[in-house]
Amino acid sequence: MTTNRRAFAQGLAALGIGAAAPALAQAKTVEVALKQSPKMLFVPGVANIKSGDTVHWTNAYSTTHTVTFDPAKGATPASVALPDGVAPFDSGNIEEDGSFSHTFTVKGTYKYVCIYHEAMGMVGTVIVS
Ligand SMILES: [Cu+2]
Repeated sequence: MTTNRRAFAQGLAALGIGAAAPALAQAKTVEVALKQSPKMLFVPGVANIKSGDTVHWTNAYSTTHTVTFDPAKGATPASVALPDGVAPFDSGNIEEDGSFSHTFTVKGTYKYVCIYHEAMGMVGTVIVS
């Protein structure tokens, strides 16, 4: 394997492809849990990601939640925020063992809510840098 790697690296070097390759950012997926105990929460409440990364929300519990990035659906307008030019989006109902993913390609601060539990403090933030 080591020999193959070295040969591969030498091949890349011969093609003029060198140290730049490892610098390419690799998109990743960040997990956020939908919790119902001790209270309704997104955990973590703030997710810091890079442009191109995906956030994956999962609901392991029996309470239905939503992941709503749509100001028109938030009870408090300030609870939902999107960077300029980003269209609103919404998971719809996420039942037990359900999940929702979204890949963020526009930098900025996103604020979202669960429409059922916003008043109980179920609000979250995604910061894309
Ligand atoms: Cu909820």
